[in-house]
Amino acid sequence: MSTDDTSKFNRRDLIRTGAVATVAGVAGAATGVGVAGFDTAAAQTRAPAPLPSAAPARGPAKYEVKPGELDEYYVFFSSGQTGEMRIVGLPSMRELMRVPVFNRCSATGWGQTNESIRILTEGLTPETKEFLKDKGGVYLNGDLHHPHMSFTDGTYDGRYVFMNDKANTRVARVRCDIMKCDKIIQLPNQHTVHGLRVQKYPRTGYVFANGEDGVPLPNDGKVLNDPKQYWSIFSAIDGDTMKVAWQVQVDGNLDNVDADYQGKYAFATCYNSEGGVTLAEMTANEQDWVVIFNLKRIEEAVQKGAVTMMNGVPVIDGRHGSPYTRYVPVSNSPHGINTAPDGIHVVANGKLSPTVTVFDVRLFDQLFDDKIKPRDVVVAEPELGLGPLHTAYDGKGNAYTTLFLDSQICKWNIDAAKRAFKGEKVDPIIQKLDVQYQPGHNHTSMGQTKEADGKWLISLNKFSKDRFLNVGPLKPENDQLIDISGDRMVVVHDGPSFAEPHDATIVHRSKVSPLHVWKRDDPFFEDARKQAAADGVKLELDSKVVRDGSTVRVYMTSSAPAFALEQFEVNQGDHVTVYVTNVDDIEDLTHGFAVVNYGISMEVPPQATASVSFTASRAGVYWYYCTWFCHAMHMEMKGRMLVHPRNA
Ligand code: K7E
Ligand code: CUA
Repeated sequence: MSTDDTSKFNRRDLIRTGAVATVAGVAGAATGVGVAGFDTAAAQTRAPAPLPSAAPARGPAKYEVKPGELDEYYVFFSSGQTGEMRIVGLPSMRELMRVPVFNRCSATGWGQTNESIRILTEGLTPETKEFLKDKGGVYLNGDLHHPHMSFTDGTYDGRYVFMNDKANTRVARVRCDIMKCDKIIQLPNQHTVHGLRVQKYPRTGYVFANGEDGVPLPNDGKVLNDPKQYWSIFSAIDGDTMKVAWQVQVDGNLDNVDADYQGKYAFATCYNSEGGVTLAEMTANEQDWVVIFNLKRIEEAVQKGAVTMMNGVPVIDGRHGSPYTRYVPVSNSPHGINTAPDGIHVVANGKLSPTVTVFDVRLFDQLFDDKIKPRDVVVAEPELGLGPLHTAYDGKGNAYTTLFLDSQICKWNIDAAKRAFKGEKVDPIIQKLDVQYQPGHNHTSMGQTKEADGKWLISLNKFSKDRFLNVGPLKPENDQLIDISGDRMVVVHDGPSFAEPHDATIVHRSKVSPLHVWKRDDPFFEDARKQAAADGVKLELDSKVVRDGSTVRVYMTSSAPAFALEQFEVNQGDHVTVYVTNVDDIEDLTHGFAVVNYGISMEVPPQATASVSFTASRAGVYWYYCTWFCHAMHMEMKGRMLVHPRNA
């Protein structure tokens, strides 16, 4: 693949795209503001185009979010190898928040506070706990690809966002009331989680997690270089309890996954049906497959105990010939798989094949009853272009597929593709739009729900090359906002982002209502509450030092611009835990707590308690200070930790 092919697409082409769109009904030039948002001069030289009467009048103000105005959508962004989840506003594409999940965070203390360490460690497998013992107890990296919100009845319900860690085989959950991660589990028996999606109906329910790489079962070193004994595992996690409900052993590997709108099936792409361990082996066959999981049959088998228990999890044999799965052949190395909002169609994206394969989920019952053959569930297979990776939908019967190699989004019509598949002379392709450059995922507003609204598309491009000021050899990615509300797609915004958005979920703001300040009884700091109660301390009232041998617990409240304790004393070698409770209840009045030269820093938002434990191994005077600029006297919001030397 050559990425150089696309470098000929420059800003000029974007302007031309804009001009075409103007003719198609976008009144970009009429207001004197470029369609692309930053080409005002170019737009001004263009004569205002008359609006075709059939087209609705739409202008750039639609995507411009003025100062003080709020966005219409939340976008929950993956951050790839950064390991955090990001929240972006759409259509402004402003980054609103970073939510640490699998990473360490200097600002919030994620990975350092007791509250976050509990979440980062409690769900690890016993082997990993052992492995991390002399490494600080927590993984420092993660590779977060797929953030997906929980559903109720086919649409987002604002409870949770679930996400995977490809690097360390974990699944995490972010609570949408506080926008903090509250659970992380590591999947036993499985090696990596790549694809992750959730059950759409009747609710989530299951979180489906694809084990991409095959390994021996168990992976204890007894089998090594014998790939015939490597297996991939498909996991269903209970999203409420964050426990693995069951796993399925499959043939081949598992890449991406999605679920139906009926609550009956999940399905995953496999690009390595060969079971190969080298590039040549993995791409050897002309065809790979999509594997379909029959949820009801699997649940019945688990109930009956027709399973093998492995590391505390029921594992079902779903290899060829089992009643639990069906394998549908598709062209070599499919990647993304996406269910359409019509609740009927599912598109598997070809990657190495220029085609996408369309399934009709209504035929899956017959397939599992062996009344039809696997390929009979295929109702269309349009050829779209080079490198189809992922498909999004507008809820009006159209699909938008990223073409990685062609650096394009292909808009096509599902019904036309079905008619063409039956032999009718009809071209399903409506438009191909250049994007800059090499798109992976793309996403439409509410497009992964039955409430797809067909307004916006974002293209998460893997290369930005010349689109931004040069920042050195490591470049940002480029997230492009595309208006799809008219007949033609129009790029309206370029947004750089740090490594590496794979996936995103666009949720209308009416679905989400986060708290403004914490609730004092939040389970997030339940451990602190329990310890305080045992010490006879009221977290929001008392500030004092409790000593228990060489274990010291320091309780203090914070209220702008002061910590309730201006100093506290400990002995060198003491095991110290500091609990800070922010008693301010004013929106956005966050404090922080850092101890100089002790490598300690954490956020303490309004009404929250945060705690950190450390050994006071250095004697002397150590100032602690508030890290969040909270008040005119923020600089004075500080105190001293006096550490008595051991032999004094
Ligand atoms: Cu296509 Cu990890 Cu969803 Cu990247 S995956 S692009
Ligand atoms: Cu509290 Cu700055």
